[in-house]
Amino acid sequence: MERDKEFLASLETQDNGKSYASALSDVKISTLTLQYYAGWTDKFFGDTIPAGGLTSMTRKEPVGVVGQIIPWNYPLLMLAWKWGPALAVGCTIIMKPAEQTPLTALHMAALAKEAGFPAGVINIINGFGPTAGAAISEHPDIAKVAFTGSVDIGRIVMQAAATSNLKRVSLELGGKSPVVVFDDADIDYAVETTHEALFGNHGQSCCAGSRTYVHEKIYDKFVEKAAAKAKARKVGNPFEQDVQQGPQIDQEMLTKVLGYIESGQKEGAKLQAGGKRIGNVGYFVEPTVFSDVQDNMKIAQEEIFGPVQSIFKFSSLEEIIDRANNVQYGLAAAIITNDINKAMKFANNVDAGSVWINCYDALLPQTPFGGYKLSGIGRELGKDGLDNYLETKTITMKLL
Ligand code: TXE
Repeated sequence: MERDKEFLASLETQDNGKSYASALSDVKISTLTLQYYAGWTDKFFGDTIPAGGLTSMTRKEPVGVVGQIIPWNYPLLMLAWKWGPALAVGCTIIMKPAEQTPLTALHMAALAKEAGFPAGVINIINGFGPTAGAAISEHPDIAKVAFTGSVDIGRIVMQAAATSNLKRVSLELGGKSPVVVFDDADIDYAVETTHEALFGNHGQSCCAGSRTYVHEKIYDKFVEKAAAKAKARKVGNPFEQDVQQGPQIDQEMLTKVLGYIESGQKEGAKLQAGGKRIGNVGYFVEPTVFSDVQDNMKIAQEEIFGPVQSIFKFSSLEEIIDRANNVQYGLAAAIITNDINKAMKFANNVDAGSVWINCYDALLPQTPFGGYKLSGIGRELGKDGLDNYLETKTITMKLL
């Protein structure tokens, strides 16, 4: 992967439309993730358990053949998150990349072959969800399915697993993650952090910070700066050096994102920047900012998965904890403040698998990631990520 990093990044940009710089960064993080999991190959041990006159121990065994279904927003990174732990514990893999982004997985398969993986350990099957994807989730000889994608398909995958062979299921689904900015924060840092939290990867990120809550004392100033920042974001050909945002993934997502922008305007949110498609070739959307967003609006509740920032006003910690939790998702949350008491009270009470204090998207190979509520089941990354691919066998012995 290190040798071919430019090629992998070019394929990813070609396939997905993300900027070449962020594709290169995805290659780097994917490589680090696989290196991290390589370190686990001899460290997943069981326990010896006090059992009266008996001797009892547990042994961690690979679950077997695993199916992995991944989306198009981070094709290579999602592959690394899924291959790393499965291979580290000795599973074999049947992976279905998203139909929009089939290329980097194929090159990774070639690299695996070149690196010496035996035939049959890593298998890539490209295809569409209802056919190739369903064949995995329904298959009686696949012991586990790991899925990243939409909530609707997550339900279908889980149903198929239940009605076939009760294969183990882990799901990483969508989010509607709050980022809370208190009035003691450095406003420029907060504007920058919340901007990247949402606009990174064109807003096509499961943990996008898609609800920006700003304290009333700094609200107007913040909105002004956030709108200026969005207007300055460079959209265009993702292979050009200073371009930060390429096209959305496809026509379906373009239509969906524009539909949400229309709905925000209809429901009374104030458009502060963007709001339109750019040109009529490709799937480019203006970086868009809404202020005066209310919690019950559609854009406040549903995953937009596009470059649309929604800014809300709040006044107290108690209020913001309730409001942050008032969605069906629970993937990530963040708070920007210099007050450790506020930060930790928020972190302890928010329904989210990851909470970031004074930062965002701190996704590290060594820290678990996954969702509460509709955001999913199970954790990827870190030591917890291994559990998705392991069975525990208890062996108990009587000495005669
Ligand atoms: O996802 P799908 P889509 C969210 C985001 C986006 C929405 C739709 O809100 O707007 O989902 O995106 C495979 N059996 N996320 O339509 O359909 C499919 O081929 C088995 C959040 O792209 O869930 C692809 O490989 N598999 C998200 C994968 O599921 C099936 C990332 C994801 O596609 C299948 C992407 C079936 N019946 C979208 N149907 C995140 N959590 O990061 C489809 N698939």
